[in-house]
This record gives sequence, structure tokens and C-alpha cells, in this order.
Amino acid sequence: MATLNQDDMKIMANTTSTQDTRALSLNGEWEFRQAGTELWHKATVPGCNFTDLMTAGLIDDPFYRDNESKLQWIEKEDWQYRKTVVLDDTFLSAPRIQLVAEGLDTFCDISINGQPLASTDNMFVGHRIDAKELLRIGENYIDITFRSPILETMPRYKAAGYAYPAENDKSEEKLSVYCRKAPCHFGWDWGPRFVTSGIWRNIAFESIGNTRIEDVYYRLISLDDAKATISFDVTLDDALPVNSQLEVTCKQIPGFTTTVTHSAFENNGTQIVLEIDEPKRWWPNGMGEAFLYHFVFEITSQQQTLNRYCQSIGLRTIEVINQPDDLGVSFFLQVNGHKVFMKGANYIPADSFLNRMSTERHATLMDSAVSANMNMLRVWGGGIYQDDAFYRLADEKGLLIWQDFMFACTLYPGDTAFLENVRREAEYNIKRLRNHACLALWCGNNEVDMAIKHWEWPEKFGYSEEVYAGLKQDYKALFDQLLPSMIEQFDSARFYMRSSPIGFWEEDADHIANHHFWGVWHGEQPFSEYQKRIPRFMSEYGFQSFPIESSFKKFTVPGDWDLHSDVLRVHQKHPRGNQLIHSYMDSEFLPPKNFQQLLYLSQVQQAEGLKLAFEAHRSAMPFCMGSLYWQLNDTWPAASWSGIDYYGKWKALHYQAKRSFAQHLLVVTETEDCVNVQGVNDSLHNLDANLELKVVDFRGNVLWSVANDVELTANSSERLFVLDKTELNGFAFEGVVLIASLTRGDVKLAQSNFYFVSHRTLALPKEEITLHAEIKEDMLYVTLSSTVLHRHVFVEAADLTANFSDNFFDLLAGEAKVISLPLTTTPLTVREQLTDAIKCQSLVDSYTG
Ligand code: BMA
Repeated sequence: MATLNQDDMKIMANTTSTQDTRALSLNGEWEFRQAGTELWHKATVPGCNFTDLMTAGLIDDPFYRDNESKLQWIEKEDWQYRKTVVLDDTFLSAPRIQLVAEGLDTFCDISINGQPLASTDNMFVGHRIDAKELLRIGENYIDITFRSPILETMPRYKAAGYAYPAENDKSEEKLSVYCRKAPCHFGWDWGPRFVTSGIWRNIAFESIGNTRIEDVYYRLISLDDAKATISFDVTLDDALPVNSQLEVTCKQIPGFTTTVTHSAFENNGTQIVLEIDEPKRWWPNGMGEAFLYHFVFEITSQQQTLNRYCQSIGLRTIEVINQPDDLGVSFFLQVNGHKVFMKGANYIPADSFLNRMSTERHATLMDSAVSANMNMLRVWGGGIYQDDAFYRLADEKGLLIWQDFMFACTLYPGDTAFLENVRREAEYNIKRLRNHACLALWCGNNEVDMAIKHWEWPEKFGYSEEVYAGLKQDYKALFDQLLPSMIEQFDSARFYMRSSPIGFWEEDADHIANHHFWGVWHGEQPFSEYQKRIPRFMSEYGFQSFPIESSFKKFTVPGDWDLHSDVLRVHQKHPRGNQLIHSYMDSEFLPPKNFQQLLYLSQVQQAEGLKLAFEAHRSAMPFCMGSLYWQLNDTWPAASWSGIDYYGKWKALHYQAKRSFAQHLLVVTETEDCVNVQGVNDSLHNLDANLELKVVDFRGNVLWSVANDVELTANSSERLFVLDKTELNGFAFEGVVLIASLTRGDVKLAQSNFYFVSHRTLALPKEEITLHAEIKEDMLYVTLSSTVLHRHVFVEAADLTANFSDNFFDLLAGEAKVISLPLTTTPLTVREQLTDAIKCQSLVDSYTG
């Protein structure tokens, strides 16, 4: 039972509790039960039926072993949630009281004190519902019943007479298309099928005195070094009381305050135009500070704040240049007037059970992205419009967001009710996100354009010509008419495109805009194709690996450690996944000697493969101006394309991304006759540096070297050196490495190690790595050295969730390499044992012999 007290006055959305508006959070303890059963159990809000069932001890952990299939009954049931809340007359005396529900998943009926209040049908929409009439002094009963998404939509499927082509929806009936709910809840090629129900975001009662600030729409009018001109369209939800005014302050602008009087309001709205002298710009990660101005809007009367609204903004211009040019059709971002190469990855929901995503977990993932030198994440269309905290963090950390609308890999209905539902969803989310400095562009859907042309849906799903024509008509209504019109209405300055990608990888049209290249993996082409198939912008490409060993142990038992085991088959959702990992591995690596080594090698292979793509894309700038790989993170523990596993552990890929996305990069490639060294400089400054190339054997003997002063133009990729291979005649290539390094004074800006033969052909000496570990001030330092070269050195520190500063690196003969790991969250008992529990291995330990 909740009672109204000061501590409960939580911040809801953008409204802070003030004199006139008070929020009583309804988060926390609720009760729930399966409809039709007697017993009520404890529930937690925000939450969902799966996590509540688990906490109540009614089901086992859905992620553990092969539990997924045992829990499919849950989606076919209705779920009831209830809470009792005590309200006093002060709270109830406000002219209006609203139920503010930021996310309800998905088909639900809300009642208060036994009287129906509202029904909802879209998890992506937040609600504000007038509730005063149903409330009373004392105990109030709130009931929310979630109807099964399956039972709810089955009649529509039956009436349609055909199934929509939702190939990732792991049921015959393909009901996901009728639900405005995370598509990946119904299954994906990296995720389980858990069709959740519940109150998945904050919920509260808000008592409102006179009026509240409903919306503040920020726009940049002009920006140069001397001055920024900006505007705020402020909308109130009712008339501003006479004798009240709107005050605007901003701590980042010393002495700034402005007051808007009652008379400046028209139809409950007003526009405020401001000039900021010597503005500080917002920059993406790697280019400067992501500076934010924090504005506070307050309705005040007689020195009292009646209502408050906070809005942070970043001053930057951003353009997506997508137009015909000499080379085809461009696709690049221009931020504050500079062309910026986008480095990043695709972001999927980081938990099947979205309520488990805290601000801290979002922050950890984003910090990982920032550490890997990324400047963009794509919020992919098969998941969710992310939480407010996600975009706030992206603003603060300088991560640009490519935002898909939540449609992926299938066609969708086009009836009036469906379009109206999407219209509300689009309006709600565009308004919620449009003020964020991080928001770079809108994209209608993931891969539907490409699928219509190339995935042979009529054949696979048996559509008549007439049915397919109708489905394509509906596609146009949604993505060519409805969504662009919503952008035009609510966020007209931002770029919208219908679908990603524009082209298809089986067609030879890389010079046209943005692509997803799946020749490697789905098309089973070799990794070297990454070097040939370079588009203007690459918004997806990737390769699978398994999670790291310590993570594997968390969801399996040793008896499961065989890729053919029932349990591991559940955690590999791609039908050809294990087979593809193996077949690529066979051609490049010696066979792994056991299961643990297979996990390790799968990660090394993924990183080495994608390294070719990272380097090829960046070397090809400005022709190519973006590289977003598939995928940053995981939704559960499984084999997948991710660089960070479900538990937050960085795989080899994430470390490789960090190296390959560094501001300065050296790329060494080989043709039949020569070795080329390309330099990439993402900074906005020209660079004078020294380039050194040396050929070194695996015991550290330098066999050949050359050094040159080089100049690297700002924001460019340039050929720095061409080495005639005849110079290297006589070297045993299986036993040498070419090390290219770029230095300026004492600072090493970039290094690249190039091997002339495949991993399986390398003659790696088998000698120990000397390891020394010590703990100093909450940090673990590990120093590694060896008299011989070790490839892909992997260091593991027990079961810690933090990641080493570097891992899966090459240790050069005679080099002492120090890596570190923060221990701030590690308990003392674990720390005491830690230095003895550190293990390390390298490639040479992965095979027999
Ligand atoms: C891309 C994505 C996802 C998918 C991934 C791997 O097409 O858009 O739909 O999970 O490939 O197959």
C-alpha cells in the first residue's frame, strides 16, 4: 500500500514536484497474478510478468540452460496487476489528477476503484490520463490487466487469411506485426522468444494545480563562433493564470534569466527566442566536449514556483548529406560544418526484460562505446525507442544516435486503426526525442525495402499478386506518407529516410548511399570481401562469436559444453550459426584443442575479420564515411554478432574496435608486389609525425627497418608508404611481423602489426608469458612480458564484471605490456585472492602441438 509522503515525490518525466504539481510515484511494490488463478504474488514496478514470476519463485531463470521453451505458456495468459494507494485530501484537492504511465506493455485495461479508466495497445506510447473523478480520500485500488498479446491478435491473423512475412517471429502465426511491441520479443536470430506483459516504465499520479508545462520544443536558428540564436516553443496544458509568469534560467549562461508575462501567451503557448554570445558548441566523442546548456523553465507566482520543466540542449549543427555526387550518391554526416566519419555499432535492447535496464547499465554500455572511440550508435528498428536515460547519456557522452522507428524485416498492416496507432507512437516519440543533441537522424525501418526486392516473400509465403500489391501499398502508406509527414510536422529540420539499407549487398551498387553488407556471414564469402565491398556508408555488417568463458559458465553447466548439446542449441538462434563459425575457422586457424579454446578462437576470428572491415572503411574516406557494425551488445547470453556479451564483458571484437576506431590509424595492406601503409587522421588538425616500419622475427630480432617523416592532412586518409616486396626477399614470412608505428615526439599515435601469412601458418614459438599482478588504489595492474611474440593474448581475472584496459593483444618479444582493471566494485574478499587467480593465454595455446 502506498501513502503519499514527501519522499515519494519523485521526478516524473520532465516535471518536477513543485507547489502546484506533485507526483506520487506508484513505482515499487505491487501484486500480480495470472488471470483465472486465485493467489496474488508480490510484483515490482517497473517490471514484467517474467521477472515477477521469477522473483516469486514460480519459474526458473528464463536465460538459464534450456528454460526458454518451458516458459512459452506465459505469452498465452492474461496478467493482472494491482496496487492500493492512500490519498489524502490535500493531494485530492488539486483541480486535476492524472495517471502518468510512461510505458504499458501492451494490451491493457486500467481501472481505479473498480471503474474502468482507459485501455492501451502500444508499449511505445506514454500516457497521461485524467483520473480525479475516480479517486477518493483514503484507500484507492488500481488494477491493470494485461491481455495476452497472442490471444488479442490471433483473430486478426485468422481474418487476414495470410501470414505477414515476419521471419524472425518464431511462431507460425506471425502475430508480432499486429502488436506495437518490441519486435524482438517474438524471437530474433540472436534472441529468445519471451513475449512479455507488464508496467515496464515509471507510473505515478500527478496532481496539477493550475497549469503545467507540457512541452518545450527547442530549435537552433543560427550558430557561429560569436553567437547562437535559438528558440523554445513552450506549450502549457492549460491557460497561464493571471499574475503568473514563465521564468527561464540557465546556469551555463552567467546572469541569464528571462521572464515571459501572461500577455505573451496565445492558445496556451509562447515562443522564446534567445541569443547566446560566444556559444560553446556540442561535439561528438573524439572531436571535443559534448557541452550542454541546462535550461530551467518555471511557472512562478508571487515568488513561488508552481511548475518546473528542465531541458538540456547542445548547440551544434548537423546535416546528413545524401545526394548525387561525382562518385554516386553520398551519405555522410556534417557536424558543426565538418564532415565526420561515423564509427560505431548497432544497439539492440540490452535485456529481454527491459525493466532490468537501469541508468547504470545504460551508462556502462555507453562508456564502453566511448572507450572504443565510437561516435555513433544506431538504435535498431527491431527493438524499442530507448529510455530517456539512454538519450540523456548519449547527449552527455557525445554519442550521436541513428534512430530507427520500430519496424524491422517484415511488412506491416495498413488499416486505419493501425496507422492511427503508429501516428500516436510517432508523435509521442518524436516529441520525446527531438530536443536531444545526440539525435542525428530518423530512419523508417530496418531492411524492409531490401527485403521487398530480394527476400522472395511472395514465393516463401505464397502471396497472390493482389495480396502482395496490397501489402506493398500499405508499406508506402506507412513509410512514404505517415512517418515522413510526422517528421515534417514535429521535427522538420531532421533527416528522415525510409529504410536502411538503401541498396542490397548482392547488387553491385556500393557507390549509392548506405548499405548493410552481409556477403561475409550470410553470403558465406571470405572476410577479404570486406576490403572490396566498400560503400558510401555501412550501417551493418558483422560476424558471430560465442560469449567469453566466464560468461558461459553463468548460464550453463559443464555437461552442456558441446555445440550440439540441447542447451547450446537454444543459445544459438541462427540456423547456420555454428556451422558458419566453424567453416570460416577451418580455413584460417588450426583446430581448437577443446571447447574453451573454441570460444576463445571464435572471438579472435570475429575480431580479426571485422578488423579488415574497420580498416577498409576508414581507409576509404571520404568515399566511405561511416562504419556501424552489427552489433554492440546482447539481449541475453548467446552466440551472437556482439562485441560485448550480455554480462558486459568485452569480447576481442570490442578491443579491436577500440584500436581500429582510434583517432589516428595505420592500415597495412598487401598486393602481390608491395606493402601499402595508409594513414587515417580523424582529427581536425594536420599532423607531422614519424612513420617507422620494421620487420621483426618472433624472438625480437629486427631484420629490416625504415623511418620517414610524414604529413597527414586533417580529417583524411592518405597513402604514407609503399614498400616494394622485393626488399623483403629472403625473409621467412611465417616467422616475422611487420610493425608500422606513427610517433610524434615521445608519443606513439598509432601502431599496426601486419603478418604475411594466415594464422594457421604462423610459426609461433611456445614459450611462457611472465605475468606480474598487483593492486594499487582500487586498480589491478597486470604486467606481461615474454622473450617471444605472442598473438592475441587473453588475460582473465576471475569472474570480474569490469574489463581490462586492453586484451586480446599481440605481445611483442621483449616488450613489457601493462594493462589495468578498476576494482572499485570488487569486494575485499575477492581482491585478496585476485592476484593469484589471473590467467593468460595466447593463440599458440589454442591448438595441440
Ligand atoms: C541484420 C539485422 C538483424 C539481424 C542481423 C543478423 O539484418 O538487421 O535483423 O539480427 O542482420 O542476421
